[in-house]
Amino acid sequence: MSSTSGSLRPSVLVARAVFDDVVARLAAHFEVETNPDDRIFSPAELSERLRGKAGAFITGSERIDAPLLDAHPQLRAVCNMAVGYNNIDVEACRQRGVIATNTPDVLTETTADFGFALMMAAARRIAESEHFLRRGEWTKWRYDLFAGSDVHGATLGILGMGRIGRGVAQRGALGFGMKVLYHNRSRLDPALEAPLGARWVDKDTLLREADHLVIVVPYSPSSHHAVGERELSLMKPTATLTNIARGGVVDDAALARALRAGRIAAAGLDVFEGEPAVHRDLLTVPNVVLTPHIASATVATRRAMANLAADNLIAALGFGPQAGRPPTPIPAPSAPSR
Ligand code: 8YV
Repeated sequence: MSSTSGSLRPSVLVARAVFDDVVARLAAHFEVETNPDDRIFSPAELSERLRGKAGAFITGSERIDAPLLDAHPQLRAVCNMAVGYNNIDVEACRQRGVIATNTPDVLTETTADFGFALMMAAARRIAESEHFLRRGEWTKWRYDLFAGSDVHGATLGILGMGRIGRGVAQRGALGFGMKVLYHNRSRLDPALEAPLGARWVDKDTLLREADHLVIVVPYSPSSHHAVGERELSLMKPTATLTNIARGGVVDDAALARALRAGRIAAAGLDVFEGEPAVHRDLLTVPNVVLTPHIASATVATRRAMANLAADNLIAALGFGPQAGRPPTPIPAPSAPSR
């Protein structure tokens, strides 16, 4: 489908491949240009594709910044199929009256499940031992074969206690009897802390005391390399680190060095600096589980995210039952996210 010049219906760009029925929902209101080959557009090509578009359905791979917005004064809405929105200059959108939306809530539990699974895989050395078995190296039982660290009863450290962080904490506290420590810009309401037995601590205390550190803090210039050489050096040599937030929050080169030197025990990573490229040292250290940014990837959740992004686009451009009131606009900068 491509835009029809002279049509009275607004035109929108769906920048990446997505469920056909979600595209069909958009096509009920708009002239829709899709990207059937699912290519990642260069900034120049994205700009070219946005020509004449009133709205865009985007993912984390499309960057929306001030020069792009200035080149497209007709653009009225950018709707991210992601809860994270570090790909969008939200302030530039606000200044130009462009509505920016994300997809919170619908992925919280799925992403928390995955974070917990990745943390358990790192702690119990699941990927590392599986590779060993597949290589045909399993010749005998040994008392210490892939002995890892316990998850139940251990101290869970959450960096970034938004919705997903709380979901991970809930799994740890209620399902595995873990002690929950967290660090966040601001302390949670005690009513949210109490059922989890969660305690706010400063970042260095979190790093020192966590047996399993799970990172769920949104990426921003202030969270760039929030965990680097110094922070890793504070962690226990038996600790694991799991990153389901964004690449760039962890210094991947420093992490690879720490893993190789045994300065921490293991890591689970779903996100990487410069992904889909992965730091070559991470590819060769054994004690890390690597997954290709799939924490929200269940069919049901990806469908929910796509439909919510479509609901946002339809409403933002003045159509549907919520015309003018997109369900999940990106919150003002001071509000908590994720
Ligand atoms: C998305 C994510 O799938 O929601 C997020 O912030 O990281 C993932 O769930 C990814 O960003 C693609 O848009």
